[in-house]
Amino acid sequence: RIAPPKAVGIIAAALSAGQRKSGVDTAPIVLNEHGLSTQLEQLGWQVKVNDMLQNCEPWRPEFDPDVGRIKEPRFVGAVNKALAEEVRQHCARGELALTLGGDHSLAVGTISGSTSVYGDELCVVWVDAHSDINSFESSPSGNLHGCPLAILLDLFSDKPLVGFEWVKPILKKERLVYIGLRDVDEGEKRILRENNIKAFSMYDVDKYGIGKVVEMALDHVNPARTLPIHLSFDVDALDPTVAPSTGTPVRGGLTFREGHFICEEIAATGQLVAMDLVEVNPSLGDKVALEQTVKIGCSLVRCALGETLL
Ligand code: B3U
Ligand code: MN
Ligand code: MN
Repeated sequence: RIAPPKAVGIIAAALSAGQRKSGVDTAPIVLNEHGLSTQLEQLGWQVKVNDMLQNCEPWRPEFDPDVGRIKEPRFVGAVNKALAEEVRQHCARGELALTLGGDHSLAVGTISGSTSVYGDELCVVWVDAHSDINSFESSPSGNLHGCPLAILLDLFSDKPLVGFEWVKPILKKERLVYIGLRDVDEGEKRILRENNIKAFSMYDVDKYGIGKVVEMALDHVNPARTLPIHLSFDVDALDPTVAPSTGTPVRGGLTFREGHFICEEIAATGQLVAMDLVEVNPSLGDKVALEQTVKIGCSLVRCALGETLL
């Protein structure tokens, strides 16, 4: 049997304005220097590297004052709009859109791109220590990497945030599920409850084990395993002992195997159409920490793209 051709577009998204620590914008280059694209070719993927957003400076407006507490909304909005178009083009060609961040605010763009092709059938599996669903009113920090899901689900405020007027609310809240949560703000807990959004926290991982948790998560968003999946993987979902070079580490996270198991189980569905790998920050931690984090980032992507399937 000849395997169907499979192609992946690797989008380097050097966006760091969704949070306050520099360095997260250099991750796509560091991940590729570590050989990620070659590794995916060795797995049989045709790799297309997209460096349109390797440098986001051309999208930076001259004037970008805070809106309420929200920082750099015009810049983050403009980069995301461009990113959505890149992801859309890869998905429309039948390629898997792999976006290397950058901070997690970029998921506004990546999920806008994937839903523009796959519509409201698209399922999002959000792997993170944080729920990233703060609204205009609830965001404690004003950092947009804590807000992408509120923007995508149109929970952000009465009127769209400056810079994000272009976002279409296609993603359905029934099609979103979280794994790995352990640092959720009070306002976010209310939003999750009021909107009935399914979340599996580290408590659930301890209680049921990762195998059962991933099964329950996929049963919720994708019961017949026939719908397209967008995996948005924040490396801070992993325990800081496993992935230390990240901006907002939180103790008590996923083990090396638990993180990989999520990717493997999603690979096994054969429905992965887009993946984000975000919040790797090569400027944080020593050389050993960096090496460890970059290595695990590459291996999570390889697993999601089928490396360990027999
Ligand atoms: N929930 C907090 C902190 C946070 C969110 N995402 C990360 N940190 N990485 C906030 O700022 O919204
Ligand atoms: Mn995140
Ligand atoms: Mn996070």
